[in-house]
Amino acid sequence: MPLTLSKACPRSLQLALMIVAGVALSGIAFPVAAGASVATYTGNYIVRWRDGSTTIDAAGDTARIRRVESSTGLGIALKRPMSGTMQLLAIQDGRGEGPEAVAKRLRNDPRVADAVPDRWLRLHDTVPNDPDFSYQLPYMGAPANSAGGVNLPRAWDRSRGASSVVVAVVDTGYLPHPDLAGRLVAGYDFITPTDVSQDGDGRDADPTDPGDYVPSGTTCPDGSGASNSTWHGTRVASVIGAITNNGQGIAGVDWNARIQPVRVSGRCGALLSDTIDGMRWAGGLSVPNVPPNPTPARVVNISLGGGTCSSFEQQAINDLNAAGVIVVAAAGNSSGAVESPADCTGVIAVTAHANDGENASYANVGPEVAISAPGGGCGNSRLSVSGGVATCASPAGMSYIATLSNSGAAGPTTYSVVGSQGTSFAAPIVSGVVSMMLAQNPALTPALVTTVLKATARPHPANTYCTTGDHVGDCGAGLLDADAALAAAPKASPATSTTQPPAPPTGGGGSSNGGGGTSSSNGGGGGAFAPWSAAALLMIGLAGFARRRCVWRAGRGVTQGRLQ
Ligand SMILES: [Ca+2]
Ligand SMILES: [Ca+2]
Repeated sequence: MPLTLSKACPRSLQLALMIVAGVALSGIAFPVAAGASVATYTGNYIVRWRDGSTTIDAAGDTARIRRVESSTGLGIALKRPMSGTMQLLAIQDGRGEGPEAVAKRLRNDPRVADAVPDRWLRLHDTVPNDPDFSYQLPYMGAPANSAGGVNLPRAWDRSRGASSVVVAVVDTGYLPHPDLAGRLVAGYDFITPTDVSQDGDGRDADPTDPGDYVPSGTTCPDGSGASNSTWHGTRVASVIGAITNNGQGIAGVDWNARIQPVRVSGRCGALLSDTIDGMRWAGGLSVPNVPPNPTPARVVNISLGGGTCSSFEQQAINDLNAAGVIVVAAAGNSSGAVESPADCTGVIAVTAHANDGENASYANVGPEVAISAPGGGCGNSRLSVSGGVATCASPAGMSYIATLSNSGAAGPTTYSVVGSQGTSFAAPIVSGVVSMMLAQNPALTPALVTTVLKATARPHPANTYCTTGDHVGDCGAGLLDADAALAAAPKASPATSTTQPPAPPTGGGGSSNGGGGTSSSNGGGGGAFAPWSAAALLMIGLAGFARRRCVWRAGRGVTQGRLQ
């Protein structure tokens, strides 16, 4: 099934995706399926003779071959000598037995010291069979092919995650997309106001996303008006944990971790109060009048926010870190400073780069950023705007992150796969790599995870936004490299296994940034803060290219609110 786009996506997106696909396909020589290894044979056999002969077509060889043919019933032709006193033989087997049985027959001949069927070997890259993975390769694949790639096929040879690790997605809830539903564990709906929840009630045990659309005639507290549902939580969750190697849809970063949907954002966004409770519950901390989380998350992904880190957000991060929980947050899409909670101390703050590795024009940056991950878009120096039309001069064109979504403008209708852009989709790539690190070693602390991610990041490409001018140091340690991170992270001791519960807390956790503090949060307009959805980037035309960066943003929500 090819990557299909929602009808809301502009034609330019479709064209861009075609370009992306072309780049992906041209960069891959031999896609191979992951999973159990099944040998592919050539019909040839490698043989070592007991007398050590390695000649070809010599009279002695020919005589020996005729005798072996007689005893084994095989048709044998010499092909070439090999190193190590071996010969390669082409063999015809009239009995129809398999290659291993034929080799055994050869070995039973007294003239044969050993015989092994020649077979195909394959690159130690794990490439899943999901049909849309070709669209994902420019950002998930090897940096040799695409500078922004996070090197996942190599990483998947080290780990594909563990089902014992839970990753919470604090977002708009979820839809049971057929390429995602099997990965989920029970979550919770933390939205208190019914006009935000749109599910008819307040908090409850069902985090299903009924849609965060804003109906016509409704004005949000931040002044924004009608909008379609974003299905943001489903899209973010799919980046981490779409069902992978199942022959449909997209691949997730982690093939086995379980995803916990924690619903905090609905119509007009999320309340800080609901979000703090949701984040804390996700990590196993108690929330009044809410049942304990039966499967606490080791990783909490939060792709929404706004304002600056308040004392209560910082306290939540501190308590989560102390419980061994790693918090990964998107820096935001306002082409400005890092927004809360990504600016809290102890959070792994993630900015976004395009497939060519340059920081995306929309992405927030600042000293709080720990690392950059692919988020689609266009590198800041590559974007130009003329007559209201944005052009991305990168050879790869505009970049997109493939995500699972739904075509419903209000409630859910048809499931889909759509291209998305934003730091919202960069953060879950980091979260998925972190969950694979935890699969290798559940005892890793937030601080250690942060240190390893930063230490193994690849440098930002030379002569791009993050390496020039006064931007140096604003984009984190570099570009995420999943393979390098999994290789460098300390492995579990023999006494530790991935099926064990999380390690006990070890203290204050990560210190990935110097932000945080106790400033009061403005929480976004009207006290709400909303997902950094890229939906608007996809669905609405272009507007506003001002400020210090070459900004490409949606018309809706740019100045009024947080829907970006
Ligand atoms: Ca509810
Ligand atoms: Ca899939």
